[in-house]
Amino acid sequence: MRTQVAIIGGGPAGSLLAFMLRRAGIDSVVLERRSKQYVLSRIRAGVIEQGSADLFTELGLGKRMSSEGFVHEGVAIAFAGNCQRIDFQALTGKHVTIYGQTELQYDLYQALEASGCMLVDEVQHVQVSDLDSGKSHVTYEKEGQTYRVDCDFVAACDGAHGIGRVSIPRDKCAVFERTYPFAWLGLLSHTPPVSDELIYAHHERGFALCSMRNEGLSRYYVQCPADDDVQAWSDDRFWNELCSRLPTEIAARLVTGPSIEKSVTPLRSFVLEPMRYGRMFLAGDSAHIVPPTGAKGLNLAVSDVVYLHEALVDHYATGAMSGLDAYSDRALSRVWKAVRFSWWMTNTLHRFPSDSPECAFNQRLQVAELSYLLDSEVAQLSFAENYVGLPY
Ligand code: RFL
Ligand code: PHB
Repeated sequence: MRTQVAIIGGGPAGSLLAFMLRRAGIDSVVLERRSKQYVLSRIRAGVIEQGSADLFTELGLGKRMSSEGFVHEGVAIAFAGNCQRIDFQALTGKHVTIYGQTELQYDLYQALEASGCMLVDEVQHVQVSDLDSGKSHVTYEKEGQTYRVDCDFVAACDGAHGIGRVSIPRDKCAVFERTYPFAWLGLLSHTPPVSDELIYAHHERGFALCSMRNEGLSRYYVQCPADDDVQAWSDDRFWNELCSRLPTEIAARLVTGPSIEKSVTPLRSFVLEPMRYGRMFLAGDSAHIVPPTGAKGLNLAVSDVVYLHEALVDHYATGAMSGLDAYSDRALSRVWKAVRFSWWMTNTLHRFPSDSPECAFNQRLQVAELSYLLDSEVAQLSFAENYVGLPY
């Protein structure tokens, strides 16, 4: 088989890229390791930046998002027993949309199918070859058969555990990484959210986050040890821990109920540079991972795809390579700002283990950071500008 762009990974980055290329008349094939059903059932992001939501609307993908998503014009920070709102709309004129990644992925798969894009799921042993020549190709197996896709370019949109990144020789890339000594335990439940907007809570017992999917579906997180086992967390233990980390009047109105999903997510910052090797371009989590605290991962996947799409369209229209040559630097400039914001939020809101040497010093800095943020309109403007999403 021959195509113009072979896309590895059918998550948000891969499926959005395929859809956008299709609209521009550029042919692609998406190769996805999991079944469509599996991809559609993963519980992940919930916060869509205004720029990402506007893009989905422009592409005609925003119908359900605008009827079923929720516009949030601010978030609250709970600190030292109080809860203070940061008003995005007043500060920046912008907002975010609460719409689950699961729903977005469904909209993307529907759109791919309707536009006749080719997505092959449940593929195994994907391999990329000849990335430095005009004979680039990808091989994969499905149901015991081996297939080959010849292509002009490869887009590695295969997430944090894909093969795109590991196919780059170690001496041709640089990795920048930070792991954090804690994880998030997330719980989804059919209960009304405790608040109309998200609450990020700093507490001596550890960080907590109150989020949601809709009026009847809540998503909560509590910081837990990095190596914690989800089995150690009964629903009761989770709810008690969450309550103990929220200001009293918020905890008092929390409605609890049985969990429908519970999982532990380790926290990590990771960037691979450049986001390219020969004719292969990396987009989304395959090139960078941010801790979920800033709600940036999915949104970065979207901005990478916008840049890559623009460069590919320019290449196929003019034959020029300049856009593709500039892709990595252009994407990384936005990526690093989101890495910084996510790292800052993570550092400021989580409790570091008491045996770590920086612990006492960090705690004082956290108090200084949070009281500055909540007292200063300038600090709030900077927070709001980053949270709603920097321009692309
Ligand atoms: P994905 O979504 O991981 O998709 C990659 C796809 O590639 C497939 N794949 C392969 N296919 C073929 N061959 C191989 N060898 C392959 N290896 C992998 C995988 O099966 C998968 O389908 O990456 P993508 O597209 O770059 O999208 C990134 C986002 O999914 C991710 O950044 C966000 O979920 C991060 N994130 C959040 N982002 C936000 O913008 N806002 C949020 O509020 C937010 N909250 C979150 C989050 C991530 C979380 N977890 C679980 C990590 C909350 C959590 C808890
Ligand atoms: C979520 O709703 O899953 C969510 C919201 C905000 C975050 C991370 C995750 O920062």
